[in-house]
Amino acid sequence: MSLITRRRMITGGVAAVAGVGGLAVAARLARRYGLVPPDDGGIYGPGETMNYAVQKVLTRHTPAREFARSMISAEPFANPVAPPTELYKKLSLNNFRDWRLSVDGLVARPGSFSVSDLKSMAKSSHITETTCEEGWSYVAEWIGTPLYKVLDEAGILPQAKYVVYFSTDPDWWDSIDMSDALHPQTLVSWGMNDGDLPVKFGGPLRMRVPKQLGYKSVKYITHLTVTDDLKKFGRGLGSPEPEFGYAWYAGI
Ligand SMILES: Nc1nc2c(c(=O)[nH]1)N[C@H]1C(S)=C(S)[C@@H](COP(=O)(O)O)O[C@H]1N2
Ligand SMILES: [Mo]
Repeated sequence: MSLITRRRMITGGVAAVAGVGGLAVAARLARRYGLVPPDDGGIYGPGETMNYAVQKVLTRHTPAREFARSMISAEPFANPVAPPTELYKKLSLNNFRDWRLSVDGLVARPGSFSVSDLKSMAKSSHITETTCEEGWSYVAEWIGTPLYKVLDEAGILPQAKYVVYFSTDPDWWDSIDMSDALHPQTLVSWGMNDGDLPVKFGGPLRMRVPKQLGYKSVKYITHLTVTDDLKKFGRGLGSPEPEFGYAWYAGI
């Protein structure tokens, strides 16, 4: 679907949700059904709230498009990343043996997983497209442990609303709501195209969120926290991206 048609559809959807009462009614409905992005009344404004709510109503249970193996890009483009931090260098010794993904926050059993723990826990894969907001994209097979399995292991508490994830690079962290966190295609990824996940694509562990733009798929993740409030993190916007004018919810 082209961007324009998609936008038209979203606007149409907003009108349908809003009905004669306009945006205020739609905003009330969105709030009642938990379809509000964090900070809906603040800088994101009603446009972003409606985009989020309508996309969630229409696509919450749908998968990201999957491709045939023959469509895998011969030369996937890796976005340049910042030079590895000291922490990354330390954790990369001995083939990432000491790399851990810790899980805490609103969970019954906080803990941490090594890359091999994750590999032995569960394996899932999909051939999907990674799309950068700057305009390029590529298709690859992503292999990993579904995030919902990791969350199951930790036991998410009923108040949980978001999962926030952090990497070895303090500038790169992000968050998703529980419907994306529990979505079967959302992976803690450790493999790509039948091999280990290359460093430039985020190895050894990368969050892979195929239902949103590339920037939500943070490379080099080391820590997840489950929360009911994004205001506690960074500048309170759920991600550094909104500070640069990008949406917190980047559904595609
Ligand atoms: N740690 C980290 N994660 C990151 C980035 C980064 O620079 N550092 N770039 C993001 C952006 S903007 C995009 S579009 C995708 C690019 O993924 P690719 O390198 O697999 O193409 O990774 C995202 N994850
Ligand atoms: Mo990007």
